[in-house]
Amino acid sequence: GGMSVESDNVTLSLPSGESVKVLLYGATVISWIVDGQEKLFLSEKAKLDGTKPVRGGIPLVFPVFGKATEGPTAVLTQHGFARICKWELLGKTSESERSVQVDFGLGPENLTAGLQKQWPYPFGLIYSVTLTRTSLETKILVRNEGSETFDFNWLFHTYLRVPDISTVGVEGLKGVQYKDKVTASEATEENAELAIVSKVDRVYANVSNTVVVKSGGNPLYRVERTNLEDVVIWNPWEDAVGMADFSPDDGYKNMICVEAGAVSKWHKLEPQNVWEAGAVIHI
Ligand code: TA6
Repeated sequence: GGMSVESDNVTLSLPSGESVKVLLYGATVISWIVDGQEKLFLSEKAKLDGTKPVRGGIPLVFPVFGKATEGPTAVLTQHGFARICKWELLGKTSESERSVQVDFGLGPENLTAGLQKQWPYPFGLIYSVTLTRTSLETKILVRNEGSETFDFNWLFHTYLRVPDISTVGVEGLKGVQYKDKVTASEATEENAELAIVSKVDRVYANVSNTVVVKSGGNPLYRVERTNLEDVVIWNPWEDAVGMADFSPDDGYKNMICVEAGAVSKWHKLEPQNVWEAGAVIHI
């Protein structure tokens, strides 16, 4: 497996043809190709020049999921700064015929002075992207390098590509309590397979099962999580028409966000401590 760098893009590839493309902007994975097929959704109008978060691929959410109304992250824009900062390429850390791993880093030195003032905690992030023949693995290490404890969320905001949303069912959420941001209510999932027939924006908390995205009953993606207790399911449905960077307008029929995260509560990191988590998408 190999890595190639071209301006602010990093490409991971395997001899068997699989490839992944990562922008240093937000360390955003924007493409994952297997057997010549793109597995991630990327809006045709996604900004890739750093002027706004990427609409698609795998944006990284840290230190806050959504928009906080109180606390140190309340001054940050929605989903925090990890997805809008330019990460450093740390390099290829392992490779074989069947696997290649590349690491990226972010620290206060990569933040604008404004951001450092807004969230003044010394921290270090190491993000690992691993491509194998049948999976895409993302791992994060968060280190508190200061002398004060800080609270944070982490989430991989993954846009999966699907052939036709009307055939999609999400398995593994039955019995799980969720916060429904569309109806502003709490409920418990009753369906063995969640169908997407309108706008969905839900935070499922403490999901013990592996989540499987199916199409017509056949598994498309299996999402395994380590130390990420929550799963956010989002499809904007026709809200997509009003989103300037969401294209084509009916692109919501070819995507579902299945987001592995630690977002239903604040996670506390003591000085000098480390927090690690990961998600693997198996096809
Ligand atoms: O992941 C779901 C969500 O929090 C939705 O509420 C929606 O806002 C989505 O993220 C996209 O957020 P963005 O800031 O990328 O437009």
